[in-house]
Amino acid sequence: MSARTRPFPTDFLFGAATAAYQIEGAAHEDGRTDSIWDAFARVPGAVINADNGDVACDHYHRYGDDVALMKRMGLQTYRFSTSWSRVRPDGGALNPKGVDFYKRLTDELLDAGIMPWLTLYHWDLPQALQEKGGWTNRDTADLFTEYALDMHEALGDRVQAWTTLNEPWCSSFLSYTAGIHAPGHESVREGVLAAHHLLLAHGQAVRELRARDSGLQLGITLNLTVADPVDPTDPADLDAARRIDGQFNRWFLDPIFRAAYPADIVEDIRAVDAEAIAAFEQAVHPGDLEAIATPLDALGVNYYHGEFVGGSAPAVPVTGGDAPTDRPASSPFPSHDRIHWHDRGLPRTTMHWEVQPEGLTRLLVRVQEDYTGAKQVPLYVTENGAAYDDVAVVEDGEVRVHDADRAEFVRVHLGAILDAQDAGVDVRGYFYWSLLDNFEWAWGYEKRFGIVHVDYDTQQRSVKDSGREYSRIIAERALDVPPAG
Ligand code: GBH
Repeated sequence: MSARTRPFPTDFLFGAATAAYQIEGAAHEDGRTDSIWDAFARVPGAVINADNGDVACDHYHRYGDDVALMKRMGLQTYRFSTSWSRVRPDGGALNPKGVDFYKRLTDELLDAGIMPWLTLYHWDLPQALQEKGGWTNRDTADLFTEYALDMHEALGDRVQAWTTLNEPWCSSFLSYTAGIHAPGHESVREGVLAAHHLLLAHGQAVRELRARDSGLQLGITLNLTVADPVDPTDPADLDAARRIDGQFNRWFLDPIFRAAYPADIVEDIRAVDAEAIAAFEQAVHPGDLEAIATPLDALGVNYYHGEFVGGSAPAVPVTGGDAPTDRPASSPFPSHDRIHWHDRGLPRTTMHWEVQPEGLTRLLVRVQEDYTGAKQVPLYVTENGAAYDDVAVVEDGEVRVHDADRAEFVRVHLGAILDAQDAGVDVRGYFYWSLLDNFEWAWGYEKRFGIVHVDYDTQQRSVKDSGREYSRIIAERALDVPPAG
């Protein structure tokens, strides 16, 4: 009797994801200039252990080997980002050497039969533009559009899947309001302005790219979550969950799919910072929302964990979040009064994020029901992954990481995607975050998310057990169903 398996649809894409600043290194090579992350990493206390991306995984020099590794692992697609300050140093004129790196990388991928999935912005704004206000300055949106068109000019003949932004919530509220990410500002006003200009940049770029080339797959990737109230009958708990959903999810989904900002959240923020909302309302020009709502071909969903919140403080405070413990930071949520995180007893990763695969199913169902379904926009899970305390051991001369926890994390989230498909959701791919251990932003190299282990002294790559398990699933295009009982 053969074990039961759950197959994936034949066109379902399996991949892995990375981002430029987190893996490339070569920070000062071939004309690249500083991004806001190079500058932020020099601020004392901003990044744990004073780590930075100067070398990272040295992928800039090792991309050939890395692509060969992806091929051996059986990946069908690879999601990477391009570095704006490599391609247009200081945000200005094109740097042919910088562009050439991405040409070589995509050619290598195509030769290996791996579909390139290109993200134009994964948080690394040229520092020269930050000095002019960064994303709080409307001009940045226009410069982003120029950069997008440059990239299309260079790579439009070989890259079909284009993503404008990765997680604009992080590039706005985590960066300009919480101060946890570059540029490290703590202002509600800057957060709402940045979010609007990021969305505008996205919409303008999609519009212009579409006008140039109707054959592209254009999309955006959002970090989305499910916010569950501790007690669904308690109005204060429900209100906390509403505000988390509104600030993480609806603040971005509503303008993109409905050409409007969520009125309840606008009023919540006005109540805590009227000046910020006044500036925001002035920043939203006639026509902006129409641009932001330009139709898309794909929505990328990054899902890591759920949110379990209430209106009253838990007896034991829950640790977690994106801030390394030794640096005080503001809340990324402008309206955070009486939002408290509770613990529902789920297992947690070393980021202290709860492992809640069932939340991914509900999230995908909800996003399709409320947003993408009517427009027939397919979903892709463009990131999902976990940091664990890996132990590298040498066995028979080979470096091994027996990360059973991460392998299980991958299996249960792939299962959650199959559950969403069973519920009728059009979800067409999965990218594990991340291919490689890498520079985990404010956490430096302390947190490892890879299915491939990186030895930062030797730059040696070793596929972890989770990577082997993922390869096996990709080869079988199915999940084993655990025996009942
Ligand atoms: C991704 O973001 C990034 O795209 C990637 O670059 C990064 O390496 C990877 O995750 C791993 O961190 O404010 O306490 O509610 C993940 C972003 C993480 C955003 C958790 C929301 C909520 C923490 N998300 N976060 S809290």
